Amino acid sequence: ILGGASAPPGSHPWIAAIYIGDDSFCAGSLVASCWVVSAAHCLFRSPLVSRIRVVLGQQKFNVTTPDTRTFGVEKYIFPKQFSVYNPTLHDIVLIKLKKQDGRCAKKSRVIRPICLPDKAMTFPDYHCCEISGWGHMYEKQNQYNSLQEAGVEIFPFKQCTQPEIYGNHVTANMICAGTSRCVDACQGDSGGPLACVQDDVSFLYGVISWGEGCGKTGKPGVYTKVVNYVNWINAIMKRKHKSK
Ligand code: 4AZ
Repeated sequence: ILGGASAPPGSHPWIAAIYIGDDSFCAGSLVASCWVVSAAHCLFRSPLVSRIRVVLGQQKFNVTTPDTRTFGVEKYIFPKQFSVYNPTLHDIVLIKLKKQDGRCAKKSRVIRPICLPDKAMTFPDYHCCEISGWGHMYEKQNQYNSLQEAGVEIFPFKQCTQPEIYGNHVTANMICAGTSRCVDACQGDSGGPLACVQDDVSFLYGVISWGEGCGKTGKPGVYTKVVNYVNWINAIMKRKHKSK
């Protein structure tokens, strides 16, 4: 996260740190006790589930404490439209955590799921939402950080689809946010939440997905539009519950 501030412990209790193999990392959002939403491009090389670790309640990158909980992964599921040939097109993945003693995440001071939006939920242009993550704090940084948070404004979709911004790469399944104020997501923040608040409740409105560089003027961050996938997410989560 560029231009953010250190997140107080427990201020983003749904954020998940996802360690993939020896040197790949993404963030995610806990949406139910056993389910984390992240970006599909994080897993598009189809890593073995045994190589993935999901850590909840984490503050500093790669540091576990008595507050953190580490989970293995049972499976991960891409939307049917997802293609490895174009991994940012439907850039969302559902990760099912492995149960430990019959359960997954237990709520605590620093662990709690974020609400999924209703299919019809929208936030207006320039509405201020929040991003968080352990990613780079400037473009050329070569390490990850303690958890950062920042506010970004929803960028008008009509403007974001102008060819001079990202050609024709921004689709109706994406949201743009953040503009020229040096506040943005960056490498290592992928998969993490764009959280928007309505009536004092935080909703997972976007998934950190892509953008040209970080914090560049005229190059907003691009996020997966979660409302377009909530039916799919809810269907998968129900299906899995039934088969247990
Ligand atoms: C990345 O590489 C990345 N500025 C994520 C978000 C953005 C750029 C890069 C948006 O994970």
